[in-house]
Parts: sequence; structure tokens; C-alpha cells
Amino acid sequence: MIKSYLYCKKRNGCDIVNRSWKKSFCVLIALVASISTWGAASGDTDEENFSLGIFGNANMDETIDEQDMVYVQEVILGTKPATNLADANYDGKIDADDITWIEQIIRGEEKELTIIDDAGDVITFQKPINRVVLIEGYAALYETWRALNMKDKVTGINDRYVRPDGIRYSERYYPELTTKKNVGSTEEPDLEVIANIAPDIFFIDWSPMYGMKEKLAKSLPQLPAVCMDITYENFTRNTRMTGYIFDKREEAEEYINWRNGLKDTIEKQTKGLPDDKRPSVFLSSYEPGINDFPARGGSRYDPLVDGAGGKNICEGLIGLPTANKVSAEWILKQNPDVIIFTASNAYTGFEFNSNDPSKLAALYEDFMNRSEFSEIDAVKNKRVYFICLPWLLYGGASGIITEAYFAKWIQPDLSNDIDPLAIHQKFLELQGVDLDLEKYGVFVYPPLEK
Ligand SMILES: [Ca+2]
Ligand SMILES: [Ca+2]
Repeated sequence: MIKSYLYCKKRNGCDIVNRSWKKSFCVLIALVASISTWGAASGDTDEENFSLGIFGNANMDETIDEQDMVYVQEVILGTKPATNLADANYDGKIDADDITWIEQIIRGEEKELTIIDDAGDVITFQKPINRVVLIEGYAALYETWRALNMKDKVTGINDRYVRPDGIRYSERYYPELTTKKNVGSTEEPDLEVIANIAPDIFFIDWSPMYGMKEKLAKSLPQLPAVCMDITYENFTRNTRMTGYIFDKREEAEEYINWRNGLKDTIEKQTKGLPDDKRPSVFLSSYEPGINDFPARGGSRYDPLVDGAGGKNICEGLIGLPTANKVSAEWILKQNPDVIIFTASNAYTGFEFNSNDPSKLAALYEDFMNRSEFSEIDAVKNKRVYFICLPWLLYGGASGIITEAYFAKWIQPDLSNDIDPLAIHQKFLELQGVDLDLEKYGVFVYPPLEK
């Protein structure tokens, strides 16, 4: 819908160009898709290999710079093959205007930008962007925005952040969101409220999102609607893209360097570890009395376990996270070295007013005392841990805090340099959240030894 709207807007009267363009456009989408699925499928954690999906990135590498101007010049001269992103101004032809356009992007003076989003849609929008509506199930996008100092740009957001009983409402963690315009539920937002806000751009973090893009294309066709998530694997690409969209490039690069520096520190010891040096890890969640355990893995969790030097025994079992369950018998048979349970924020306290771990400790004791698991290595060796999501995420930069804890538990001998609490404290500082972790918040159990 969005695509055809944009084509109509810009491509009237150039049918021949249009047709050949569409053909090559499909090739590009296939390429972008294959890069990202290749990374996920191969378990490859090398984030260097991506193509920044902004028109103007003519040579299709990770950034936009003078080399892209040179590249377009060579396309015009016929010495380099045309790429779709070489059409910087997205007018269906590659010519000298695109070189001028790229120069403007490099200077940060562009008045309009065209990107390819996570759903594979081409989206053109005017700049600068000052008013954003966000519908986010998860919070990796917002935490990135907040770190790039752009929380004031968020004008409306879905109710889970604004309504006092919303699952992500927190006066302590998201105080600035409690006063934003509530645009309704994640599943069925109020399109009239969104229209009244008159945002410059609209974001969702998950491409199906209850048909949101299709609904908006129908009722608010002028509104650019972007799908973007910030995951473990696309962190650098999408954080950089965010910098371009919102004119926060320097902040984005600083944030990327901070997160990737930590990732390198954690993974320099674990990268390339052979399978027999990787403890087997069972990742799940726990409630007293359950016999079927959710199998956690897939692209959200596997890279964290892998990066921390472990081997997820649920790898390959997963469709969507939490969709599949495994039995107690299966776990016994697998005999994992390490068990990590994710716990809800009910154990953290929504406002982090306490550092009392008794609720989480009770849950831990309940599992450790189950006689049917007493012979599992993880239980015998007391390598069972709880971690409170969702304040620590699996994507975004906060996913690195989770990975740091995983490394401590999975590879204690290789993670001496890593201090998850210090990383977490710095992360909160970058978020502008005033919370002393020595005093507040229960995020893991048992607590790390000091
Ligand atoms: Ca480039
Ligand atoms: Ca052009």
C-alpha cells in the first residue's frame, strides 16, 4: 500500500523507467532480505556485514559518504553497475542530481529522505522530524531513541506506556512517557487520535502489527509509516538509520561504539569456542508446579547465549519465542549444564522501590527443591539462574546487559573483566534514569558474587 502510494506520488508519467525500476527494486529487496536472514540462520554475529537501506547509499555499504558520490559518478559514466540506492532523490533515474543530493545528506542538510524499512517498504518523508507516534510492543526502539536524546520527539504512544495499569507503565523508568498522548491499544489504536496529533512520522516495531500499516495506508495515506526493531543482529544498522532519520548521527555513533565495545569485550573470549567448550544452556521461564516449560530461543535469544559462550539446547526447536514447550522429561534427558529462567517484572517491582529479592528467591527455591530435577547437572552444581526481563531486553543496547549476565553464568572463567552491574548502571545513565542499582532493583537471582 505504502509502496504503491509512493510510486504514484513520484513516478507519474515515467512508465518505462517505472517498470524497469520495479524490476530492479525487487532484486534489492531480495538482497537485503537475504543478508538479514543469512545472519540469523547462520548464527553469525558479525554485524559488519550490512547494507544501510537509505537511498543515497549508492555503493550499498554500511554508511553514506563521499564514496557514494564517486560511485554515482561512475554509474553515470557506465563504469559501475547501477544500484537502487544510487537513486538518492528517488525520482527513478540516476543522474548528477543524485550526487548533489548525496552531498546534502552528508552535510545533514537534506530536506527529504527515502529509506527501506524492516518490512521491506520504501518510505519517503520530509525532514526535520519533530513529532512521532510510536506503537511499540517491546521497548528496544524507545530505549534507543531515549539514548539518542530524542524523547521529546515522541508525541503519542500506545497505552501500555501511558495507562497506569499498562504492562510497561512506570513512573520511575518511563516518567516522560506517562504524560504522552495515549493513542490506544497496541492491537487497535485510535486512528482518529493519531490523525489529530498530525505526526511527521509513525513507527511500529513489528511488521505484522495487527495490519497496522495497511490500516494507516487506507485512512492516513500521507503519513509515512516505518517498521523498525532494534535487535541484537541489526543494532548497528538500525541505530545508524535512526541517526539519519532524526538528525542524531553523532549520538547514534557514540551509542553504537559503546554497545559494540561491550559486545566485543564479552565475545572476544567466547568467539570461536568449539562446541565441547560450550556449556549446554536451557533457557525458559518458570512458575511453581509447571511440567511443560516454554522453550526460549530463536533469533531473540540464541545470539545472546552463543555470544556468552554457551549452546542453547532449544536451538532449532523454536518457531516464535514462547510458541513451543518442552516437557520435564525432555529437560532431564538433555541434562543441561546451565538453566536460565526469564522472570517478569512482577519480581522486580515496577518502580524498583525495593531491593528485596525474596519473591524471586522463593521461585528459585521452589525449582531447586523439585525432586525430579535433582539429578540434573545444572541443579547439582547450582547453576540455575533467574533474570528479570523486560527491563533488561534481548535486543537494543540493554540486551548487552543480559548477555553480560549470561556470560558470568555460562563462562565464569572467561568473564572476569565483565561487570554486568556497572554496564547496567551506565546504561541507565545513558537513558537518563536516576536509579542507584546498589540500592534499588532486583534483576537477577541468585545475585552475583562481589
Ligand atoms: Ca555508502
Ligand atoms: Ca535520481
